[in-house]
Amino acid sequence: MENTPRRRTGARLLAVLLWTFWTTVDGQETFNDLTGFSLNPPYFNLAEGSGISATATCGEDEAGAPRVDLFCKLVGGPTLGLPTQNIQGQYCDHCNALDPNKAYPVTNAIDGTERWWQSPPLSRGLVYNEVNVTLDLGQLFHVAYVLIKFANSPRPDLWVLERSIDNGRTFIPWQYFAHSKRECIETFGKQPNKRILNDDDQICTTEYSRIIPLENGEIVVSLINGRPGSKNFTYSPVLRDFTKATNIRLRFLRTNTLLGHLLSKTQRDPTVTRRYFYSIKDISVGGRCVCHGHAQVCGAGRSPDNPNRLQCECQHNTCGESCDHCCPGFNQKPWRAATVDSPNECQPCQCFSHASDCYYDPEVEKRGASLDTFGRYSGGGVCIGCQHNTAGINCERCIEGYYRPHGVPPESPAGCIPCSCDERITAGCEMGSGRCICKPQFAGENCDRCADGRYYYPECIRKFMFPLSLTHAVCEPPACICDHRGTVHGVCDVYGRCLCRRGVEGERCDRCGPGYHSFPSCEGERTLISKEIFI
Ligand SMILES: [Ca+2]
Repeated sequence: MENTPRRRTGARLLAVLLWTFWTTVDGQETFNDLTGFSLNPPYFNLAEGSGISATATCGEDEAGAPRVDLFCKLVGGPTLGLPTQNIQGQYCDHCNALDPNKAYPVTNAIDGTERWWQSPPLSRGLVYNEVNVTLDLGQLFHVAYVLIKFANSPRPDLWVLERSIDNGRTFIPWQYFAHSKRECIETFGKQPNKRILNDDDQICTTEYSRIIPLENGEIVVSLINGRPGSKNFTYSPVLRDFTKATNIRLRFLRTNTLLGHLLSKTQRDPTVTRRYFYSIKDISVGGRCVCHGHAQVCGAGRSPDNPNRLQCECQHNTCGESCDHCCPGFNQKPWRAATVDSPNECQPCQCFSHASDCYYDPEVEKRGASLDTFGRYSGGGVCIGCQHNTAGINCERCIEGYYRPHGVPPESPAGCIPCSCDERITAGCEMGSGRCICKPQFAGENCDRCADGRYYYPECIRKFMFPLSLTHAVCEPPACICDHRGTVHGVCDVYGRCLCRRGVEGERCDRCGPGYHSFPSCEGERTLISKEIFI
């Protein structure tokens, strides 16, 4: 299960196959006739860098310890290997993991040599009809095809090619293989050899389960060719998803036999069943990194934790191992995969050089509240962490208590300067002029009085608050509506009555008392000391 360094060379056959499956063009052009604006890294054989495991292997016991298993060729003389025994006319040999010449480890299936993997013969137990071989690709890839070359046994009779997209936790079928049409229906619930109508159809095919050839048979499973989206991969999210895999599993269910599976008696006869097993000489998996059309190159050595891990070299202002999100500061528009018609580049946010990151907010785009770098209200980028005392969706304004004088450009790092206002009574100052803005409870040129309807400068509360002990359960406290010009600090007494200042009278303290004139100044000759009106 150990990952080996990935090899890109030495697979000439693969290169030819790939060319027929998917033509890719390397180069620096941003547009070409084949892939349009969508960029794609080249295909290679994913199996070479994969981990591989089998649930059972000839010459190994359940725990992986060496043992000796006798197996025989299905028919005829020796064509593969050198069988050492002739038992009742059968050419036979044995497996033993201890002996390098008799070992058939599953790593042989991806080693690029003529050696092969072999499963235990059914003489060891009929349970070995069911054997899984699993490739761990190590990360998510797009898989275009799987090519399996068998060795000294026929192709399997009944099996399922499966994939995982969650690193092997769960598997889903890619394609079913059965000997007969009836088995497609009865075992897998699939119509046999059906025409592919949808990009994610899981078909059942009978063409690869014939017993001929007895040895060195091949199976090619194309996961793109023949599907509706194959000509338009960039526009088919279903096909893009259908080809994704982190793991590939060959779930073998029944070996191919010379009608043996029809005769239950022969299934118990070891001279028959030791001829039934699986063998794989080579598995090739044509695939490429998932880069969403945003990278032409996908290479190793960019992840310090795992130098074998491949990462897309993202373009179009995209970031991430698979270019699956926009880079910091490029979220003016939502991320999209590239298509033939458009690179769907991530757009920079307009933060006037006061922030390095932003996020996309569809609500902001709907309101048309975000400025892009072309000066248009287009997109929904919201700057994160505006610096230099700036704030706002585009860091376009100054934080409270600061203003940018007229004529200073919005991207100036020292553009926002402190207001010259009393912070206790003002809420910053106006952009441009720097004029102080009164907090809502204050009014006047210098915010030196209460706003209308407010009392007790400088508290300037909305109305007089009655002590709780004096409010009777049934009574709402009366409104304190007074003419502030005639009252003592705009005050009411505990009963809600206005407390007029000297020389003023009336329920609302809105007229001069006897002997006084000219409200609100209420000048008079008499001098009255009415300290009692002060609380
Ligand atoms: Ca091999």
